[in-house]
Amino acid sequence: MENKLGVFLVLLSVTCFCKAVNTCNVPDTKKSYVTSLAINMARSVGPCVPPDPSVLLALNLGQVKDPTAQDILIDQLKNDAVDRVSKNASFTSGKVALYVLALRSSCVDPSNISVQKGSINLVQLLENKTREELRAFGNGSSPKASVITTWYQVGLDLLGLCTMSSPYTSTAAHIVAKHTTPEVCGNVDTAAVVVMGLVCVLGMENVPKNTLTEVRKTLSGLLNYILQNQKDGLIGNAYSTGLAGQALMAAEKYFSVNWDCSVIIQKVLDLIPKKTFSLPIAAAQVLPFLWGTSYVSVKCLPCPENNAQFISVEYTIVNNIIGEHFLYSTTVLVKEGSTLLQVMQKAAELDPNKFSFESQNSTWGAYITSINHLAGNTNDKTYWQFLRDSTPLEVGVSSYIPKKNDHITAIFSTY
Ligand code: B12
Repeated sequence: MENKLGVFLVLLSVTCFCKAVNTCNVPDTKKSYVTSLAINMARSVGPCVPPDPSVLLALNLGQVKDPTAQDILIDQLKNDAVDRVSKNASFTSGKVALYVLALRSSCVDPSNISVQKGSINLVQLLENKTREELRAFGNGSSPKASVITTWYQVGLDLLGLCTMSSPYTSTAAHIVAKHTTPEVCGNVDTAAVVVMGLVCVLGMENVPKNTLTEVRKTLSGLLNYILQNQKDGLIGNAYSTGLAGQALMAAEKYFSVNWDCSVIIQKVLDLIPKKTFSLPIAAAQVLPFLWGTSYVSVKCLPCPENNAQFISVEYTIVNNIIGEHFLYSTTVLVKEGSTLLQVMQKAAELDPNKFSFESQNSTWGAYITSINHLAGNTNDKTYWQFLRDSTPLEVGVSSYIPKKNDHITAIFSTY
């Protein structure tokens, strides 16, 4: 679209979508404004305060770390998500998407949320909820506005799916790109969130060509709309400017966007001492922009393998029944969340002469047929029994997840 503002959008060739593009920065003299905004936001976190995923997201994207606040939020979000699902309480698609983004930004796998009360797969939940949101658009049928919550939430859904590389992303992106005009978005905040979802899709592999074409076309229109809403150093109003700035920064990796970022940063900085962003949610939406990043970057946040906690498990095998009796013990280190089967594999790897074993797959998982070349036998009614301390396990070795310092014994037994 040729327009009066001289907005010039050109698709740039991009090899790495995570690489930041140099835009503008907060001047050194004003960096303390941003830091104090972040510190105040983090202070809003507490064990008795309902958790806000946007706050965790901002803390993880930013340069101000608050490990205590981050840990509290992770714990609260995980418990709250499991609670909402188990109690069938309200959990809109956009909210699920924000939980997914926030937990992923903390390197917590949203597809495997496990707390004492239960476990859930938030990515699958997001896929289902987004399908439900977009159901009316399925077979080329005409959209019914009342079916979706808001396009803002659908934008978050797309961003969440794309961040987790969900296989449903391309389909969702195609529908979103086809239907989100600036008029449909209706405000800068919504256009900005949809832009971030679509920009994320441009960085994905295996997106069909026709979807990418549609995505680029829609992005062009939405970016122009956002740029046209610049006034007095803001984009939309004070509360949409952070999201709009994030969206433009993210889009700059693919498009040449003609905007004066430093004027906008300056205006936002001027508003900080006026307490414009004193609500944690307002700070959380504007901070990533001030830090020169966006929600699209969550996908690129590194989660080093060695971040995973290792636990030690003691594993003993005993035969006091047949042939040469034996008792061997070993202690192995495995990643937290590993199954007992993985503990046994590790033990066998380290000392194959003693801890080798064989198993058969069954509908209940792996059934251990022999350990240290000693096999259970139906005629003798012998089998390998598994105990934690002296208590028999209630599940098989491929289901049991040992805890830190567990002592597991496999004892050759009769039944
Ligand atoms: C969609 C939306 C709405 C929809 C919500 C409908 C719906 N069923 O979802 C409607 C049009 C009803 C709405 C109304 C208002 N909104 Co509104 N809204 C948004 C928007 C674009 C997205 C919110 C969202 O979906 N978040 C994602 C979901 C997953 O998170 P959520 O926590 O569940 O979101 C809920 C709340 O945000 C709530 N909500 C929406 N707006 C507001 C405003 C206030 C003051 C409160 C307390 C709650 C609230 O509705 C959401 C859905 O349940 C935001 C933009 C933004 N930057 O956040 C503005 C935004 C939050 N709204 C804003 C405002 C000002 C209002 C109104 C006060 C406008 C008015 N003059 O009447 C009214 C609320 C009046 C009231 N009854 O109390 C401002 C808040 C600024 C501020 N500092 O307080 C924002 C930031 C827009 C902006 N850039 O100015 N809004």
